[in-house]
Amino acid sequence: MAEKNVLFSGMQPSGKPTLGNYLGAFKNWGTLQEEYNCIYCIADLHAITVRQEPSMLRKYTKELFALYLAAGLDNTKNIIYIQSNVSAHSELAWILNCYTYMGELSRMTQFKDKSQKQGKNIPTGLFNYPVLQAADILLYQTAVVPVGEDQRQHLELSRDIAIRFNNIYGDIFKIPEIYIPKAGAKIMGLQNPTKKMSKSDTDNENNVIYLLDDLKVIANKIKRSVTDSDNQIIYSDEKPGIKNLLNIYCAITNKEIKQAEKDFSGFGYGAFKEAVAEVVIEEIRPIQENFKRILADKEFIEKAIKDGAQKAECIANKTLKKVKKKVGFI
Ligand code: ATP
Ligand code: LTN
Repeated sequence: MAEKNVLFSGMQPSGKPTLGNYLGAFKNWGTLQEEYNCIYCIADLHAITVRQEPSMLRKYTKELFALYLAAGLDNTKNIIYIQSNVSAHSELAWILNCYTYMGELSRMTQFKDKSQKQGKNIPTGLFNYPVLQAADILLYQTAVVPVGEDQRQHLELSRDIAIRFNNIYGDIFKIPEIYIPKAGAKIMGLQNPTKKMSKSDTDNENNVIYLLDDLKVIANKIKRSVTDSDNQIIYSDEKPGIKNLLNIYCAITNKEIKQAEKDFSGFGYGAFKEAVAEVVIEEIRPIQENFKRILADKEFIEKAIKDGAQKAECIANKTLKKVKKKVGFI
């Protein structure tokens, strides 16, 4: 039987995971796990590019591990691991830094956004962040990387770095393809639907649906979400609040937007919001139940973390060894 291609993706344990993370990222990872050899990383090295409280970082890392499993990712068929457990990431990131240009990194919109929030002292890690991401992907000879729309630019840079390296040293890295879901690729804030819903945005709790929020709180946040006043359920850039709720609804139900518009024609916003809340809650309820059960089993989690790291290391070290040889290290 032909060896399956590798799918790789990751998420930072930089806060409480959101509905945006789920719909833009790991909901889709689960649907692809039969087709690919999947490797899912918890990107804690990425998370420290902005200051983290150590005890919270540990908590979020463990919780994200449990949440991946709770959302249906299978660590017996695939690899789930914590990035800092595999030192090859840091080593390859350094090497790739030497093949990446300041100009390229300066153009990254995530860097521009995040550095603005840092005041005068911007950590260089924030600038180099996409190089570490390229290392993550390239270490595993990845064929496809499913991510939300906000990561497109980083993925394009990963491809450019890989092509540049291969042009100098031969076929070392597989060139990864980007996979962005049709629905759910960019879930916006509920209070500010012109800005992406983000787990590190802690200014206004009502703006963000956290996957581990109490289900009643989720219903209330959706009820109170900002919309316009013309009471028509139409998918339009002029109606960012309604557009966002339709995106959420369709990403969960797999319905086409056109169909949802038809189904809700004649509904008022109140009834529409209730329908959205209902599908969100029914999607999240089983994940929360699984999450509680998995997190309570400390021994299981600890063993799963160790196993994941061992399996990931074994693959990553093979690529790293080739790279070191090619660049001339003894
Ligand atoms: P941070 O706020 O710390 O930057 P984040 O919430 O943006 O975190 P990441 O850990 O950077 O999340 O991203 C994990 C995955 O979730 C990525 O694939 C990213 O594209 C996706 N993602 C994040 N936010 C959204 C969103 N609002 N809509 C769709 N996908 C998203
Ligand atoms: N930067 C990503 C998280 C991430 C990632 C990766 C995604 C780190 N390494 C490798 C895909 C592939 C983000 O979503 N902010």
